[in-house]
Amino acid sequence: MARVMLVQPWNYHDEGVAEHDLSKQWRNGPYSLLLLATQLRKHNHDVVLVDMIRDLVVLKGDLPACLAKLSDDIHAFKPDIIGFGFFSIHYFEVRKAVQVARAACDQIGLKPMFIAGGIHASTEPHKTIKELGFDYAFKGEADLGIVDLADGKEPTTIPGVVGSTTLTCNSGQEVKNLDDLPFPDWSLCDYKFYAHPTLARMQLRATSSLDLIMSRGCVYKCAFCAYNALSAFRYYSAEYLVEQTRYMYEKFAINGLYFTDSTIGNNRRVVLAFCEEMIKQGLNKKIEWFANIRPNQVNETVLKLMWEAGCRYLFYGFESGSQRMLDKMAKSISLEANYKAAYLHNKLRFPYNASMLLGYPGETEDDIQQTFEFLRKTQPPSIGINWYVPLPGSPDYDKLKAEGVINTDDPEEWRRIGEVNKCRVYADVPDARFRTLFTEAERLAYKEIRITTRAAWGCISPPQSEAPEAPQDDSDKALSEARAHATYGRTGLKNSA
Ligand code: B12
Ligand code: SF4
Repeated sequence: MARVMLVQPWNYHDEGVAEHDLSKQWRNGPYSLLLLATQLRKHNHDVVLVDMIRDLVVLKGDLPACLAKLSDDIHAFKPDIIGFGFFSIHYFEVRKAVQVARAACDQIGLKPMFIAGGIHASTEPHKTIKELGFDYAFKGEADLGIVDLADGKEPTTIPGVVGSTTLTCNSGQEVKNLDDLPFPDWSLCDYKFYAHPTLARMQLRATSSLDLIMSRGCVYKCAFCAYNALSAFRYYSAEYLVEQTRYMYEKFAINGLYFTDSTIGNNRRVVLAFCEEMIKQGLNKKIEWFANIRPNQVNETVLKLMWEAGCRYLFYGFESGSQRMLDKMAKSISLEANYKAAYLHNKLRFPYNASMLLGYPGETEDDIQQTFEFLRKTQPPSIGINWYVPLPGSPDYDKLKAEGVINTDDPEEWRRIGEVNKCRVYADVPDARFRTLFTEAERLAYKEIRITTRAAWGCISPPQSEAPEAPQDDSDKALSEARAHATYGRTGLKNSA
C-alpha cells in the first residue's frame, strides 16, 4: 500500500484576500484529483487530498500560512508519492509549492516521488519536470496509470509517465468504459466549501452545487482549445449519470449540479436519455443543473426536455458575431446556428450565457463590430467577454510558435489567461484601438445590455422571489463589479477585499 498525496495549487487571485463572500463566488472542486483519489482508495492505497484553493481562502489569503499547512500536511502524512494536478495558469504557484514541499520532506528525511499531471504537464512534460522541480510528468489520463504507480511499478514502464530522459512520450492508458470508474468521493475534500450556496452559478437563485462530467474529450477541434490534447471522446451512460446524481443528492445534500464538460452535446442520445431518466425518477424536482453546450447541438424539443429535466442554465461559447472569425477558429459552426440558439432561448425564456472571445489572431475591427451586432440583436441575459490568450495544448499555440509570433514560452502570459488587462493583443487591430474596443465590449455586455435584460429576464427563472434587484445605476462601479464576476480570473477580488 502506498501513501499518495494529491495537491491542487492555489489560485493566485485569492492571495491577500481576507474576506470572501462565498455566496457570490463560483468555485469548482478539485474534480480530476478526486477521481484519482477515489480510484486509489478503491485499489487500497492511502490517499490524502490537499486543496490549496480552499486552504488559502479559509486562511484568509495568508499565503505563508497556506504553504506552512502544506508542510504540516506532509509531515503528518509522510507520502511516498506527491502528485500535483494543474493548468498552465498555475505555473508559478506550482513551482513555489514544489519548493516548499521538497523542503518539508528534507526536514524529516523523506524522499517521495514528485509527479505532475493535468493539461500543462501533458503538453509540456519535459519543461514541467525541469522548470517546476518534478521527478516525473504524466501525459494524458491517469485513472489507470496512477494505480500502477502506487502499486510500485517502475515509473517509466507505465504509459503516460515521462521522466527527464524519456524520449518517446506515450499518453496514459485511457479507461475504455467510463462507467467502470467509481463515483468521485467528494468527502475526500471539504466539499461543503465548494457546495456553498451561491448566486454566482445561476445568478437568479442561490444553489448548492457540485460538479460532474458527462463525457471526456470532444468531437470538435476548435483551434484555440486545448481539450483534444488530453482525451479521446468517450461518454458515461445516462444510467450511470443519473445514479451519480442521486448519490450526490443523497450523500452530499446538494440541490444543484454543474456539468463541467466543455460541451455536453456531443452525444445527444445520452443527453436525452439522461433527461428522461431524471424526470422519471423525480430528480428533476430536486436538482437544478447547468452545463456548457454548443449552439448547433440544441433545438426547441431538446431545450424543452432539458428544462423539464431540471436544466436551468446553459453556457454557450458563441465566440464571435463574424462568420469569418468562426471559420478561422475552426469552430465548425455557422453564425446562423449561433443566432438561432440565442433566439430560441429568448423565445423559451431559458436563461443562458453568451461567452464571446475577442482578440483572436486575424480579427479586424469589422469582425469586432459584428460581435457587437450579435450581442445587440440577441440581447443575451448574461454575457462573458474574454480576451484571447493562446493556450498550451491548443492547435493555435503550436501554430503561433511555429510562425514565431510566440517567441519564447512565457509563463507570465499563461498566468494572465482569463484576465482582461495587460495581455498581449493578437488581433489585426492596433494595440490601443483594440483595448478601446475591448472596453467598449465590456460596457456593452456588462452595462448596456445587462441593464435591459436583467429587467426583462429577472422574472423568468423560478423562484422569482429570490431574484436580486436588477442593477439600476450606470456607474463605472457597476461595470467593474460585473467584470469581476464575468471571468474566473477576477483580479477585482483583491480590490474588493
Ligand atoms: C472543468 C474545467 C474547468 C472548471 C474546473 C477547473 C478545475 N480546477 O478543476 C473551471 C470552470 C473552474 C475551469 C476554469 C478554468 N479553466 Co478549465 N477546464 C475544464 C475542463 C473543461 C475539464 C477539466 C476536467 O475536469 N476534465 C476531466 C478530467 C477527467 O480530466 P483532466 O482534468 O484532464 O484529468 C485527467 C488527467 O489530466 C490526469 N491528471 C489530472 N491531474 C493529475 C494529477 C496527477 C498527479 C496525475 C498523475 C495525473 C493527473 O488524470 C486525470 C484523470 O484521467 C478542461 C478541458 C479538459 N478536458 O481538460 C478545461 C481546461 C483545463 N481549462 C482551461 C482554462 C484555460 C481554464 C481557465 C484559465 C479559464 C479562464 N479563462 O479563466 C480557468 C482557470 C481556473 C483556475 N484558476 O483554476 C484550459 C487549460 C489550458 C491550459 N493549457 O492551461 C482547458 C484545457 C480548456 C481549454 N480551453 O482548452 N476549468
Ligand atoms: S471549444 Fe468546445 S467544441 Fe471546440 S474543441 Fe473545445 S471542447 Fe470541443
